[in-house]
Amino acid sequence: MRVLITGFEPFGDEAINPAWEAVKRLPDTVSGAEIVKLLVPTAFGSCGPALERALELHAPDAVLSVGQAGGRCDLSVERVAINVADGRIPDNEGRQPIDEPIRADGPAAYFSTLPIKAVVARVRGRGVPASVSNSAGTYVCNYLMYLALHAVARGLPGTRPGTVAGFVHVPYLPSQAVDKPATTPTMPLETVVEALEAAVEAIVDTREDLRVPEGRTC
Ligand code: PCA
Repeated sequence: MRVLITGFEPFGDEAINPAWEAVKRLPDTVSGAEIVKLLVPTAFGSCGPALERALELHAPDAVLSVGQAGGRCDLSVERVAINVADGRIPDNEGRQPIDEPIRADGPAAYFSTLPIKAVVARVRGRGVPASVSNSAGTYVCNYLMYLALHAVARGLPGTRPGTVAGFVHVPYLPSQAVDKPATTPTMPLETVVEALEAAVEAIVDTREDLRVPEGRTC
């Protein structure tokens, strides 16, 4: 099995992105699966082509994309990507779409095809807080998750019907919080790495997702 793991470049006012910092520290093999790592630009225009090139080159069995979600306090396993781009800030190429569809001919949303509940359970089993998130936002992370699932749905080169894809958001690293309010949640880098490793294990080992409640009222 081959797993493509993507991590974003820093964006906004940040000098680092914990997603890429953690992805690049992952081992090259997890649970017997080969890990391929890809740094992705935080830009609406170029993240999709970067992903599609990697799909074609590596033909992975699973795609796990990772992004920073400043303000979140745990590993957020995204359930859904929606067909809208609405940038709070311009991306790294200066583009700031407002209420634009990602793909005009695409569905309103795609659900993650990763075993999201098994991932949450495995990460918690390592002593790291994790939860199912029902919104990946409307910025570049949601955009890339949507495009990965769209690529599989449309049978783009390097995909097959059984290719699974999804997204996890990670908190700020402690070093990113020194200039932020004292209540800003953070997670140490080695903990993020541990959580991602556990997530990959769950993706590799799980045939059928757990049927356990992870719903929310808000
Ligand atoms: N986080 C942003 C984009 C890149 C990243 O790491 C997001 O949540 O959309």
